[in-house]
Amino acid sequence: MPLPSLGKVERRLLDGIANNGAIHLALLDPEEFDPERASSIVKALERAGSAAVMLGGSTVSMPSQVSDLAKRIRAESDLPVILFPNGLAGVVGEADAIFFMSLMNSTNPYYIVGAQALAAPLVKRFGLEAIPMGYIIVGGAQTSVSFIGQANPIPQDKPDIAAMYALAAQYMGMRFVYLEAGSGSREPVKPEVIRRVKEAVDIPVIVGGGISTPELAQRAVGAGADAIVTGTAIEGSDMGMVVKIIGAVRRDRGLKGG
Ligand code: 1GP
Repeated sequence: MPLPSLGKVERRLLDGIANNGAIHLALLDPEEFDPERASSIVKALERAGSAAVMLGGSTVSMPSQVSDLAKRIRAESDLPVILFPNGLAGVVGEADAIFFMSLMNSTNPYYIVGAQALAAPLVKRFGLEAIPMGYIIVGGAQTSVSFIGQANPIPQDKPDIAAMYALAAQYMGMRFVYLEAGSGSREPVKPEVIRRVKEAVDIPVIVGGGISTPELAQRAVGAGADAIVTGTAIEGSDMGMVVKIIGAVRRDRGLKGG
């Protein structure tokens, strides 16, 4: 049986990483953005060179909020819209793709495979491009994702444990791994954790949570991040800062040497 070929969105992300060294992914929480407000922001993100828009949030409960926002973004820009679901409520048909993710270090099997089983038929019916991703929560900050996802977060001073989980994700067939410090975290994923994970795996490493300045973005890219996610910085609507962060991500990742 021939292997399924990569979907359009995944190919675009991989090409972006290959061409720019690293990419920026913009996270919009449908509970924070009404379509009106999102439309000018998305145009600015596209101009600045963001690679895609992720839609999701830990407490999303109304699918209509997600679909309204997805529709608007697709009407206003060419950026791919990728669902970043907290559960079934985050799975809608109006997006291009879905990060089909497992919260690897949850203590509750629902977040590892249960929600995914319930969502899988929907993903198929909607024809969403599924991009398998291992999602790993790092650090001691009390964040919504850690609480809701019942995670056993990996301590920042145990980079080898993060690397083990990331490698397990790769061997389980995930094609991306996401190191998450939690939205608004005051302690973004430390460079040593990113470095150790990057050394361990061959799949792209996405890093997010608390990346609020170009310096923090550059630090993460320098340590090996292939993609940087920012959400809170965009919510704050300081688009000048967001544009600088996107610029910092897209610059050649000199520190990493490759
Ligand atoms: C949360 O990693 C993302 O899932 C983004 O975090 O909101 O802190 O940018 P911030």
